[in-house]
Amino acid sequence: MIRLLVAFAVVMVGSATVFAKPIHKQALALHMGPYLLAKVNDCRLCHVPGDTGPNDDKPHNAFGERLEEARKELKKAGKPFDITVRFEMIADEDADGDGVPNLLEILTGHSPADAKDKPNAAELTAAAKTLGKYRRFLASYPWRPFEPVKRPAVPMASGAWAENPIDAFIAVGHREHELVPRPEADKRTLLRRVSFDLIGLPPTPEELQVFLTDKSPDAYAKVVDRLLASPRYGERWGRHWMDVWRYSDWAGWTDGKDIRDSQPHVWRWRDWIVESANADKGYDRMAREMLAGDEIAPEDPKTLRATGYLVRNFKSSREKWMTDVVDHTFLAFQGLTLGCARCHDHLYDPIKQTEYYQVRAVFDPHKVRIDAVPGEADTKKDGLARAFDADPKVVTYLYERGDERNPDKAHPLSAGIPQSLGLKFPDVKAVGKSTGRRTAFANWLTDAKNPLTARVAVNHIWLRHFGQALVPSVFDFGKNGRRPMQPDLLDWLASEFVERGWSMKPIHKLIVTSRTYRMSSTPDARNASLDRDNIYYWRMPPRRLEAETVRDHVLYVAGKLDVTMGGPDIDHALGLTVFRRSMYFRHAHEKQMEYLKLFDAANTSECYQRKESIIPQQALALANSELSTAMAKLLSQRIAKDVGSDQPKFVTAAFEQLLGRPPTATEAIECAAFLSQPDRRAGLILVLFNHHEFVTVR
Ligand SMILES: [Ca+2]
Repeated sequence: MIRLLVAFAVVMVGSATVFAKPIHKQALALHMGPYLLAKVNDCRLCHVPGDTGPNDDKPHNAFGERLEEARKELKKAGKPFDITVRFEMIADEDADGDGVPNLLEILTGHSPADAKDKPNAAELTAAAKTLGKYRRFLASYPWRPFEPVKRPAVPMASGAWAENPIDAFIAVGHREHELVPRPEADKRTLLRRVSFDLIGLPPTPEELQVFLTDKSPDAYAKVVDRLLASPRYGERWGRHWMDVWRYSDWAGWTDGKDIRDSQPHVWRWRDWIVESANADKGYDRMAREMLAGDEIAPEDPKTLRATGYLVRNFKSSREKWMTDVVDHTFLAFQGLTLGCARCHDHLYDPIKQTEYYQVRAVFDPHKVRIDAVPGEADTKKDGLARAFDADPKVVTYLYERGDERNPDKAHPLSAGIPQSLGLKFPDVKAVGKSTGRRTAFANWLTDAKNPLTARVAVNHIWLRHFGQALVPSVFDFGKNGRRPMQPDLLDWLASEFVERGWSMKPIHKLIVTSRTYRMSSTPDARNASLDRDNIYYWRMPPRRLEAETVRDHVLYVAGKLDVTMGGPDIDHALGLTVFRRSMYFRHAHEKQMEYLKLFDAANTSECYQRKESIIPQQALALANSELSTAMAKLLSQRIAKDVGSDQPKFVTAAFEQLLGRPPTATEAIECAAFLSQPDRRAGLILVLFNHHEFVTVR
């Protein structure tokens, strides 16, 4: 929905005053990257308000007219005449005759078509430096997401900062933008960060002591290995992938509202995700099993669980169901808004409407059903929700303007994929009663030469380690998305991922052991003045814990988290009294634990990236909920076992447990005063639950 709104907003802003071809506006924005300032990234850069001219274009201003002339000149000379070529061709000209070249006007945020609007002397001085950076930006590693990944060379490291290839790529940005990377985080902060990151839980005080006293050079690497080997890892990262793959439990029937996403017993797919992550099954294998597990291993119930990915999209409306399967498969695995091509050829990316329906033909034959499981004949009570090809003879037609009432019956379509992605659709071979189309599609998707699959996957992994992605538009790697500022790093990671057999654990290890990851998150005014948004990673961005992690954290510190794994979804109304990990509770539209919703739990319809809101109800949940009160009491009793009646020791232990650090001198004094009243220990714990550091990873 947000995606659609953004697309509409682009058009609406344009049409209210001036209209430029969106494709040109987007191409220019991609070409110039951060050097196209927001105030000139506007249709008015090239157009004036007025009646629509030929090609639905509004009339051009002086700069736009020169761009048009350049088109004719280049065309006549038989040369390429893309908007970016024309733009660079007239960069040093002065369209409005105010004495400042076009490019310098644009780089300083002024109009190249308005002589009354030009940079002052100070701006021009600064622009000389910007111009150099812009030229180097244009000459740097290109972002070509539709071409196969070519492994970029790791930059030569200068200085001792870079320790692994990730750092070498990041160090280039530091040098170019004169940023000084923050020093390494202290051991406490680092251990807390990496524990939450890899297993979704903080270190225990014992684990902290072991790490603080381990002076061996591989102390940190040992911690990383321990965390990656923990079964909690599969739950933590499984939950991340459940966001991307839109996990939803069966919500049942809501009277009259027709809530039919998913199917009963789909939790077996959730368990398959967790097990696969823990076993470090290749991402390619995971994708193939989710899309075509019933064709790859028709007799293996363990593999059939994976097709819960398809089951999840089930809706009573066949049209909506098929649309969701096609659109979200491309958003999740290819970072492409293929859905735009349902009604017409894609506006921005090279995808034809016919190709959209060829992808649909891959999925048209399938339906979902529930198989009986051993020991339970009644599939209402238990069963295996799975996909299968029910109708191998189904014929797929293009719908005129996306309207299912107008199928183009003259042209039946075979299964296929967008040609612009450069690979052939593999031969389709039937498997038993199944068409084999989904297997062919999955093989295409996970071909090492598929330009997008590995790039999109490592971008999702990076996002969850750093809280910001390399390609900020995680579901749109196309022309309407936003380009990465480290395309070489992204490509190197994608190539490394495939070379390591699509295995995720080595990529996690590479990332979390990098110096980039180990940096402190502390602010720095000078760096911030040069790179306010930390685009070039001069520090680790601090982050709020995700919803599940907040709740798990509260239970864990009180010693009450029940780490039983898997099984049927637990009633979401029991979240405050059943102490299993949060990911095992019912998660469906209209059936989500309130506590988790408050902390921005995944939207079941679409959640390629979580949002981070701050609302007063979060504080109330942490301070007043039944869960917090009960856990505060338990934790206070737990600490008392170790420290007896010693109040300063109690305060220190509480801080260590909840915030991962001892209290400051001021905090110690304030807490001592607070505890001078009787029976306030649990109250102090509650206060610390509410401390912003309790829900923050630094
Ligand atoms: Ca001007």
